[in-house]
Amino acid sequence: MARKKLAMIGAGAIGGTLAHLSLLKGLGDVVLYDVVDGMPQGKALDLQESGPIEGFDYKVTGTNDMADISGADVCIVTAGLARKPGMSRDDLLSTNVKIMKEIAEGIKKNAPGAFVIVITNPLDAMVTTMKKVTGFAKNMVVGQAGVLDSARYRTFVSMELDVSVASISAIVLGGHGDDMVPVRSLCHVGGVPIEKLIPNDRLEAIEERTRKGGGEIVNLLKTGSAFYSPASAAIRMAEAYLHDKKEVLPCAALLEGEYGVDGFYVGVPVQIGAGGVEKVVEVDLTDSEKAMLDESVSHVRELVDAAEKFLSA
Ligand code: TXD
Repeated sequence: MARKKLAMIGAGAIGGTLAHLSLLKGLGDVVLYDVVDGMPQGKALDLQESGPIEGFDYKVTGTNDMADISGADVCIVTAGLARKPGMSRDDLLSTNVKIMKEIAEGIKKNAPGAFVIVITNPLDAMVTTMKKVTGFAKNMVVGQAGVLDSARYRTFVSMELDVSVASISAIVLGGHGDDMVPVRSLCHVGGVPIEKLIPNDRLEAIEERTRKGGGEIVNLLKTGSAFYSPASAAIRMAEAYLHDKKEVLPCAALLEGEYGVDGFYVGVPVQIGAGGVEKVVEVDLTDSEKAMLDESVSHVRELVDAAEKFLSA
């Protein structure tokens, strides 16, 4: 069976980590693409030289030429600017829309069969731009946010209760902004509803920390944003696709009527397998969770409208 090929579009903090994780997990050959001369080549060579130590034989190459992503099975897109302290994800919009358009054209031309996972912020607008410019089928273009946001929720619950993260199930829905929706009614620890274990005021604090989880790391790092956990999240999605796992993961998917939303990318649970986003899973939400989701979706609409203007400018 032919080796799979993964193209990391953007070889910065997340891109480099994506490449490293792919190689360690044996997902396939890796191409690191970036506009900066020498940097993807340097990271690729460094990673290749870890092969004899880690015991992998996959090829890893760095490039400034989009033609080298040719035939990629998976493209994971992080190209663009990252946040600095004091910036919201939305502040990145005008610059990153232009970058996303250029990248989408390159993917369309060179890797028309790829499963495309977008990570660049503001995520909801960037994945929408990717879908529009490539014209790929909706099952093949997805955004990464919910796997990470849900992992943050689980992490904070685990810290609060001193219980294994493996015993905690949680999902975060909606847009990847500060109004994302940690779904309290679906958070369980070993099957026990979270509200039976943590008092309301502490739960509110955990949910707020989850919503602001990205900003907390930006403020600590000062020169960039989270990269280990976003990379882990996207690799989990890539693995579900490449190994046809049919895993249900919260991802930004194009909705066409589900959750009462039509024509927008919103974070919802989806099944990922060899068919890409094979289905959207509709979960029951409480009235207040539904109201929060509607609010989050209205912010996604505003962002997408603004992105549209930059795209056509
Ligand atoms: O969960 C999520 N979705 C996210 C998203 C979590 C954390 C960070 N998230 C966003 O990912 C972040 O706000 C950024 O928009 C992206 C990438 O974050 P990263 O930390 O990897 O940023 P870097 O290190 O600045 O890397 C971006 C790279 C950098 O090397 C640039 O030279 C390159 O993108 N870049 C380009 N590559 C190719 N083509 C073009 N046009 C281009 N422009 C910049």
